[in-house]
Amino acid sequence: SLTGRMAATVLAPPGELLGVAPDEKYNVPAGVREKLGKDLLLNPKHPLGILWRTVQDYFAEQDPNCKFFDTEKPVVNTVDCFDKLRVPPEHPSRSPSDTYYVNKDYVLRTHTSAHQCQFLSQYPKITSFLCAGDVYRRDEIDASHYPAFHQCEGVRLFDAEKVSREEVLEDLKKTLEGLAAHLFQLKTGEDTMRWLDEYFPFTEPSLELEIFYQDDWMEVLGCGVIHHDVLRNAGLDPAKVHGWAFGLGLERLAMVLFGIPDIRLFWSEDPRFSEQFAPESFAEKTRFKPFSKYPPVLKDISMWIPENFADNDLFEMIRDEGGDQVEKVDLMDDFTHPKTGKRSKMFRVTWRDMSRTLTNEEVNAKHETVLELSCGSAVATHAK
Ligand code: FA5
Ligand code: MG
Repeated sequence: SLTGRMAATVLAPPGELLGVAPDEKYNVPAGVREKLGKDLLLNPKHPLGILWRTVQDYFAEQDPNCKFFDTEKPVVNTVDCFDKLRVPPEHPSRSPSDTYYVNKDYVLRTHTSAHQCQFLSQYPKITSFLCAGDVYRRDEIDASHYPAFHQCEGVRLFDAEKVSREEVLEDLKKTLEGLAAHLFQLKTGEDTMRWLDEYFPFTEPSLELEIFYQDDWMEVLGCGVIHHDVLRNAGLDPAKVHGWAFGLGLERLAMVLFGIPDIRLFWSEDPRFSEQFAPESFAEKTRFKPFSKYPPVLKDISMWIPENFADNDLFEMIRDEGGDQVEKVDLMDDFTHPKTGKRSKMFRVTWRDMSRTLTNEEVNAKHETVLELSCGSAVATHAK
């Protein structure tokens, strides 16, 4: 099958990953594995490090008891990442088509929520904390999605006898609106920021916040009032304490803050990127100056969809072959044959290098490899 073949060709031979031994469930491609340990958040000159510092300063000012964590390892067990958060065993977010597994019990954390119960039970006196780190997901490809990105988790607890759930929710919204105002001078009710209802198994009610950026609404965070079962899983008594939690995407906020147009830039080692930022960049309102734009090369892929095929399988194959030269993959056509029921899809891959013009010949070579890897189920067509 497409997936089986991929596993054989794309994946590096596994060695231990941060002390955890792989088994046959291992599905971390080399391109993702090499992101482990880059510690972008701990670099005070990197836009993500600058943003993380700024978020910490804001919370320290609001809440002197707030504790900060940013050195937890990204390999976590499925109990912390999913079970303690009420994510059911069959939930799609824990399937290997969405999540990187090291072995059947350990994953690359898919969100920083994996540390919620851990910190609450490890520090019984704690009332609020932020925890930031690198997280990993098999996901779609465009300017605001990347398989490795960074989240910041926030948790605050309240005395359940003194503060109602409604007041907890109000405090949550006020805190996050305050953060947005501090970072961007944005206010709700204007055309730049809006709240939407969401669902997470670990919060009730749940909300998400979107910011208008580059002509579109971009989701920047999810949040809500912590579910009773999650508090119990952390060793707390829901009759005595309750609280809120949020998880925000640091790249998305940094893109808005510094005017960074594409998520791939955060991993760039090109000095034309890194030398634009310094610890003072937040105070000085630094805006990213794009280096000259190089033209894209477009390639289309048409394929009959094999059984058990997930779009993410193809995306990862493309990302693995093309690395950061792949800017986006758009679904152009989705067709089901009326008689045979066979389904075909057409994807358009936009190739663009950040620092030079790609030639049609070099892109063709990579495109051919993707077509080969997909085991003959895909054929090239020409982008118009
Ligand atoms: C979560 O990950 C929840 N754990 C958030 C949460 C925490 C909810 C605590 C309630 C309580 P979600 O999957 O929506 O939610 O991701 C949160 C944010 O991460 C998104 O809003 C977005 O900003 C960012 N994000 C998600 N996927 C990607 C990606 N592939 N690339 C870059 N950023 C991403
Ligand atoms: Mg979301």
